[in-house]
Amino acid sequence: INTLYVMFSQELEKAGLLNKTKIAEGGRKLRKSWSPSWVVLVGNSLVFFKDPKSQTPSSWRPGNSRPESSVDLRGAQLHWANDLSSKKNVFKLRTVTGNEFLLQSETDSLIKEWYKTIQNIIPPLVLS
Ligand code: I3S
Repeated sequence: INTLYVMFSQELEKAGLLNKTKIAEGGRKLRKSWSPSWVVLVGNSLVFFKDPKSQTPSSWRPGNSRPESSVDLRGAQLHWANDLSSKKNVFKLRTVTGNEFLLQSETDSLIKEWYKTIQNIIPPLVLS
């Protein structure tokens, strides 16, 4: 419900196919498992969808599929991380809760665009 609310109420900034693996959960290291994922940047969140075959950019609509997971970008850190993989064009996203993701694309221009867009959108963490 939160995710759907976010998707209907916030502006869609960017969407596309990237390779993704989660490498840490709450600061605890996880075993890498790369898979293609539709990544949607909307409001303060990065939302991941499975099954790229049924998720082409033109058919993607907020209501017609369930997100696999989503990441709250508030206070998140973004770094190029080519040292963490043998793949090229890899960056690491770390959330304030200690979840870490690697995102990758074979296309240089595409990954640079994603990096720039996420970097510019990460809102400062406001402690209440
Ligand atoms: O950092 P690692 O451990 O070398 O990452 C590789 C492994 O996770 C490997 O899986 P298995 O060890 O479970 O077979 C993946 O298939 C590789 O893709 C990982 O390395 P890259 O360099 O692709 O991130």
